[in-house]
Formats: sequence, C-alpha cells, structure tokens
Amino acid sequence: MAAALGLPAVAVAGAAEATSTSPTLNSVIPTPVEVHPQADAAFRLGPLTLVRAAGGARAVGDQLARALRPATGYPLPVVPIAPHALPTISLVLGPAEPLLGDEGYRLTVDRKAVTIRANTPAGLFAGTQTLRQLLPVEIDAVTPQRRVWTVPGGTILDYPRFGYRGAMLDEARHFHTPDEIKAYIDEISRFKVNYLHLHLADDQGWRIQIDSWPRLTTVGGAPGTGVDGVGGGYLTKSDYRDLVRYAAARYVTIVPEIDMPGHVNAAQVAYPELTCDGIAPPPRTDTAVGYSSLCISSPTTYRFVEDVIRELAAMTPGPYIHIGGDEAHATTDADYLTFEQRVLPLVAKYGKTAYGWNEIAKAPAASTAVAQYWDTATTNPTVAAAAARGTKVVMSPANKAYLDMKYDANTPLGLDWAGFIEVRTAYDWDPGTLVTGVPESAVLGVEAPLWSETLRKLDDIEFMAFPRLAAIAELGWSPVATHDWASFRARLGAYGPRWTLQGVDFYPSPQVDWS
Ligand code: TNX
Repeated sequence: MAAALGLPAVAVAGAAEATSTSPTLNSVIPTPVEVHPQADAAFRLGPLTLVRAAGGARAVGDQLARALRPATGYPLPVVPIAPHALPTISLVLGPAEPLLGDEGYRLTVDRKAVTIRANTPAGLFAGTQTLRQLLPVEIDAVTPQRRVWTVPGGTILDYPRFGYRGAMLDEARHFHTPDEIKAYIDEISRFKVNYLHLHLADDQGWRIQIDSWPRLTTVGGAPGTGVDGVGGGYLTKSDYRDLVRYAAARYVTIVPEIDMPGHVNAAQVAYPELTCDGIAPPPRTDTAVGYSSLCISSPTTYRFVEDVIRELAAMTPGPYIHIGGDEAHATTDADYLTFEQRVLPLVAKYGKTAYGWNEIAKAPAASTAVAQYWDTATTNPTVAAAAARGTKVVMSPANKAYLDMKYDANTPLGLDWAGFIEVRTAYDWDPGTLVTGVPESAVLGVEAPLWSETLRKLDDIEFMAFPRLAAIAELGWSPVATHDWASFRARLGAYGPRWTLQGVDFYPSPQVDWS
C-alpha cells in the first residue's frame, strides 16, 4: 500500500526478530458480544497513520494517540478529517444505533482503516480499549519498539451485559495516595470497568475532607492512623475532585462510601459527641470489626450524617452515595432499622441514589436503593424479598469477588475468612443466577472489592487485583453465552506480558499458561 502510493516504506527493520505472536480478533478481555475475523484484512499501523476524531470523539482520539505513540514512535496526529488515501484509525459518533446503548461500539478492521463507531464517547473509549488489546503486546511498552504493528482484520460488535462494573478500594485501613488511585483507575479501565467505589472511612481512619467536621481528617486521617498505625493520610476536597475528573476522562464514575452506623471508631475518636456516653474511644489500628456504632437516639448523629452526605453529594457528580451498613454488630436490630429508615432517604434528599452493603435490605426504605451483595450464601431471603420490592443488587460475593482474599495458602498478602480465591474461582460463577430470588433483571452488575488491611502500596494492590479483576470485569461485560474458562484462561495467559510491560505486579497464577 505504502509503495503503491509512493510513500516511504514502514520502518520494519528488526521486525522479523519480534518474538511475540500478534493477537487474534478473539484475544480480547472481556470477550466481546460478536467477533468475526476476516483473513487478509489486517491493518498496518505506520508512520503515516492518522487518528480521525472530530467533535465529541476528539478527547478519546487524543487519549488513544497518546497511548499508541510511545511504543510505536509514530506521530499519529489526531485530525478531524482524513484524506482517504492514508491509513486511518477513525473514531465516529453515530449514526445512533439502539443496540449499542451507552457503552457499546462496533469495530471494523480492514487493510485501509480501523473504524470504531459508537453512540457515545464512552462507547468509543470502550472500543479503543479493545483496539489496544488487538495490537501486539509491545504496544504497552514505554519506549519505541521496532516491530510491525498490525491489527487483525474483521469486525467486532460489543456492548455490556450489565451497566455497573465496579472495583472498590479501601482507603481507610491503609491510605492510598491520589497517584496510586489514578494508577488503579488506568489499570481497571483497560477492562471496561466503569465504577470505582472508594471506601473512605472505617474504624481505623477517615480519609475525606468534610468542612463542617474538620477533625474527621485532622484527627482521623493523621499520621499513625490505619492498620498497624502506618496508613495516615486523607484526600482533600481538591484531591477528590481531581480524582473524579481523572476517572471521568476514562469513563469511570467514582462512588464514595462512608460506612455507618458501624465502622465509625475513627469518627468517634475525632468527635466524642458521636458516642452515646460522650467519651472518646481509643484510636484503633487492629483489624477487628463490628465493635463501633453511632448513637442512634442522638440528634447529633443525624446532623453529622446529613452534613457528611450533603458535602459528599456536592463533590460527587456520579449517581451513588454508598452509606455502608455492614457488620453493625454493636447496633441493635431495632436501632439499625431506625437508623436506615432515616438515613437512606437523606441520600435522595441530596439528589443521589443510596447504595449500601446487603444488610440495608432489611430496611423497607431500601426499596429505592442499591444493595451490594457480599454474602457467601446463594440464598438470602432478605435480599431476595428486597429485590422483589425494587432494590437493585450489585454482586460482590466475598468467596468469589473479594480481591483481598488470598489466592491460596501461600499468598503472602490478604485474608482468608471467605476462603481462598484462585483465578478460576473468581471467574466461574454467574451474577445473574447466583442468588435464589435475585433474577438478572434485579442485578445492576458486579463489583470486586479490595479491602486493604494487609495492603500498603500499589504493588500490593496490583498483586491482589490482577488477574482476578479481569475475571470479574468479564462477568460484568460479556454475554453469559460466551462464558468459557478455557477461552478466558488462554486470553489471560496472552495478556500477562502486557501487565509486565506496564509494570503491573500481577499474580502469575499456576492455573494459567503465561506467555
Ligand atoms: C468484611 S465485607 C468487611 C470489611 C473487611 C473485610 C475484609 C464488608 C462489607 N465488611 O470491614 O475489611 O471483611 O475482607
């Protein structure tokens, strides 16, 4: 093609030595709805390739070009209109196609062009994540690589099974910095994960600035807070807003959580008036749960809760405020109901949908809320009854989706109260049929929580999250008919070198043949 146009030949010197095999159209994680490979239709990225993206597609085009430039060394200019003769990656919004919804896309690859079409920029972004996986693994290198950059020919039609595909990071037990959170956002968005839930307060620490209760962070986020006293730190409002923006640019929505009425020891250390006896409890740096409770009969409690919800809602453009509700073992059942009946509606007062751990399903007011299922049982009559009344459910069964569970007895990090979770265990379940009486129509999606009692740094997060997060992402995105361990295992094995090149410290599970 280049020769026919009188253009310089693509720099292929050394390409013959490239060792990795090029991916096929069937290599993508999460696997797409439909894949139709076409022989002899591969697209070759070269020094003259353009990225065509106009209007609402421009930002995604810029991001794609930025992602592809370092390894290829090609300029990849982003232009609104491209001459037909030049090899082009086109990102096109519309014409509207209902099947694709808000996040779907069509990808077409032939010799002349790669075209991604979607109804929305989010759909284009999803398509570009697919495209990155169709390029040779060296595309994830940070320095120029001499090799031939081809994309296999054919077409992909793709859209998600569930609208909610989440990851959760526990900021309370050990604080993770904004840069670490951003790295995690980059890593999860590669798999079309579209929500990041931040667990911002717990017994050991409080990690988000609240102006009307400043000691929450000056005391609750001070040095020495966190498990083992090494997790100090907190997000200022400006840090948080910056994270919200950073995530939004990757089509990830932040879900903030303040856990209540239990898991509040750090708040009570800062403000003793949040206890019933007015006496500050000692700060806690251990990993016990279930010992603290807000004072359910006190008006101060509700002033506090409303202030926190109002300030969180004001800095959160996303639809959800998570109010915890788990393991309230120091709250009586009657008090728990009183509390939830009063607090769940407060979230709606500030324009957001209430979200909580599955215990909130006990409260009638949860019928308009989202319940996060962390139970390990496949029957839970309370959650099933709530689902029948309208509660939507996000599936995070602790024995399958908890990224803080050890892979096996030898895993140096993590906990094991819900069992060991190897990659296959994380993959082999169906969110649409897991819990009796919670039909797929009641399931909003899936989330993989990562509690950080044992996790201090980004490498720790990566080691526990990957590869299992990819398994949960596939359960959330791909049609149930495509579910296939042998296929997933093979695609994962081929993905390993991408993590290596990105510097992601993944767990090399013995269940997978890593390339
Ligand atoms: C249970 S799961 C908790 C957390 C712990 C986690 C550790 C849930 C809603 N609560 O407080 O961090 O176990 O795996």
